[in-house]
Amino acid sequence: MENQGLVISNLGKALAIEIKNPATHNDKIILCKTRRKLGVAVVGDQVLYNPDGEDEGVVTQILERKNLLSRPAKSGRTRPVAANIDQLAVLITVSPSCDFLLLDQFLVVCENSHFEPLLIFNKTDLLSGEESEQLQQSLTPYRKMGYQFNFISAKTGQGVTELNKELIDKRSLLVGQSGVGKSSLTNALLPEKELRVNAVSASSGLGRHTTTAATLFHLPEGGDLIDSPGVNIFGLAGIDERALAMSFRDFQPHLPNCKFNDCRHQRDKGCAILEAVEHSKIAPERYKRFLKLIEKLPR
Ligand SMILES: Nc1nc2c(ncn2[C@@H]2O[C@H](COP(=O)(O)OP(=O)(O)OP(=O)(O)O)[C@@H](O)[C@H]2O)c(=O)[nH]1
Ligand SMILES: [Mg+2]
Ligand SMILES: [Zn+2]
Repeated sequence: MENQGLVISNLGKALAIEIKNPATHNDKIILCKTRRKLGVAVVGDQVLYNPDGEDEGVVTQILERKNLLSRPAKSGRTRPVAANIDQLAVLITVSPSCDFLLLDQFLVVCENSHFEPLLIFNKTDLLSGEESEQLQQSLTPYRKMGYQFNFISAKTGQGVTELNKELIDKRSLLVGQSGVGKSSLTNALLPEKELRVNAVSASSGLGRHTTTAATLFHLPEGGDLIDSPGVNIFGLAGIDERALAMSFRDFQPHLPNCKFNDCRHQRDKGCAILEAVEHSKIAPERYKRFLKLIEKLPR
């Protein structure tokens, strides 16, 4: 007998899979083993499994994915992170201070895989007047590119209701540096989160401090939220130099004007990007980070 379920967490040794009971409309979480030859199943995957007793099973197939987000891993390989995502929700804040190189990586991934980025600035309660001003300045280039920021405080709840609207009926992956407040925001949006975390860790027998893996939660008003562990490098798997340049929104209008088709936008003659940087049409920091990201590209 084969059944279908949704992977809500990959716990390493096993997958936590949510299954629906059509009779009771109750969801149930079971633990499934998987086979190496199937490839790695990730949070957001739909899988088929063979039940083994009440609360366990064996995955037999990973169903076709709409998309798959991967991140660089050791020795030039990539590691899948999440599947079937609609939106990347990127958190930044003042403390820890914003890693703009990481932010740019997230934006590149969004642009390249046609995700909407939902940019969230958390911990507004920590902002002093002076910091606020500095911050607005550092965000200006992004605003000019058409990116908007949602200002919230997961602690005080400021802006959380408005943000909630952007999450309804979509599957969002929460990403950002460690400590920006991804789990705090998840908690703020999901009053029943604790229950679920406990359900997963209880069924895995791993105790309750082990949620180092990305975990999917259903939002009360529809849609899913995936809380993921903090990262300092992301995406760029499957992106080459050309795709990188095309994924910089501020580069896009200038790219067709480079003299040579294979322009690398570095020391090339007739490069429209270099010219735009010179004339402050592209922020110099963005251009510097473009060069840094070229170095990070997997080869
Ligand atoms: N002042 C303030 N502190 C916050 C806010 N949101 C989160 N924090 C604090 O920031 C710290 C980190 O929050 P987490 O939610 O654990 O951060 P995270 O992004 O999940 O971190 P990782 O799981 O390590 O990736 C905690 O001490 C939170 O209490 C906020 O809006 N204001
Ligand atoms: Mg967390
Ligand atoms: Zn160029």
